[in-house]
Amino acid sequence: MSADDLIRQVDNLGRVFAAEIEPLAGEQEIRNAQARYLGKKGTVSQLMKQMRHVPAAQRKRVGSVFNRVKSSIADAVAAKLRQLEEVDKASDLARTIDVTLPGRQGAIGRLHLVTQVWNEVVEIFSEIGFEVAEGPQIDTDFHCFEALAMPKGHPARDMQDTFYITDDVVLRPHTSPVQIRTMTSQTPPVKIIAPGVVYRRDDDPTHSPMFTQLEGLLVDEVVGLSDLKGVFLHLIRRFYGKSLEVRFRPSYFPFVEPGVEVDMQCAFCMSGNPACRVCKGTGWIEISGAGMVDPDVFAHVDYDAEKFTGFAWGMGLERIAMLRHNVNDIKHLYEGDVRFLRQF
Ligand code: FA5
Repeated sequence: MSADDLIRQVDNLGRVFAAEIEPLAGEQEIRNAQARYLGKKGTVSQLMKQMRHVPAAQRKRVGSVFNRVKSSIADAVAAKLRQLEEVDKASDLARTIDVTLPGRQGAIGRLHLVTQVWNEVVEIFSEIGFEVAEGPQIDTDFHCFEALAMPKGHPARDMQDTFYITDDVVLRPHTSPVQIRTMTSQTPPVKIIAPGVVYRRDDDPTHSPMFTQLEGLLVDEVVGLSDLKGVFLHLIRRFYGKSLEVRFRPSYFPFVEPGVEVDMQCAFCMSGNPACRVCKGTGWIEISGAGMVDPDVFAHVDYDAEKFTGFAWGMGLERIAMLRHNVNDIKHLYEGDVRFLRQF
């Protein structure tokens, strides 16, 4: 092939390329076209192989035409891409944005039902002067049992199926050890609540291996069960939004004497309707264990039982949450299913 033929062909390639990219409207298509011409196996490179047939004296002239055509292709690509960019920018500017449209809502978490109830109940008791006390979830046998009038081997220890870590260290099975920790660190009067997580070997629709209790303790010079009743009437009126009756049933806990179970009037049927699934027709629902602090407990914490009396109670927070929100299985509270949890 003569030098002039080659120059004609290369020039022609430049024109064909210009016509080819003219209608293209996508960056990728333009870059593909560029590669078809200027790539290693592209049309221009193929044509360059013909240079070896061109007489040496002519090569410089032909080479400069190749260079001109190559840079004209590169320039055409750059110009075309700039043009696309301008079109994009113009269409962005032309787009009208309704700035009054509401923004996209991100998913917002919320407090777990038990935490909500915990906070609410703490607030309700603080309205009548109770302060929050705390104790460790891993506690000693002394605080959980011994000082609560349950020496080693006492049959009442079976009332709570306890997880033992060693012979003297347990996962606390109730919040009552906080009574002992409070009384050993402060003198009367004492007026505390102790909400906290506790553990037992329990597992059924109303019992969970990990659950929360709220302990209460009031010690002063003249304290009686009637004061305890007033405290529960306040709690129930505020928590359930209704003035419901409270009654005490005799019961046994080694660290109180007398010991009682606190029942509240059924908030669902109010009257003991035989068809009521919540109170099973009795008209009453058990919400807490309670009683007057046993002098034996006072002896362990060096309180003068002649001078001071006190009452204590311990209630399950899941239980009162389940009663208020009609939840029939405690597992719903701990399975972490957001379809259930987001209802509260
Ligand atoms: C006690 O734990 C006593 N410490 C309460 C007490 C304190 C009595 C102070 C007197 C003076 P009891 O084992 O009954 O008592 O538990 C109290 C409440 O915890 C129960 O009424 C129940 O609502 C809740 N509860 C007990 N076991 C579980 C469990 N496994 N899952 C969920 N809630 C439970």
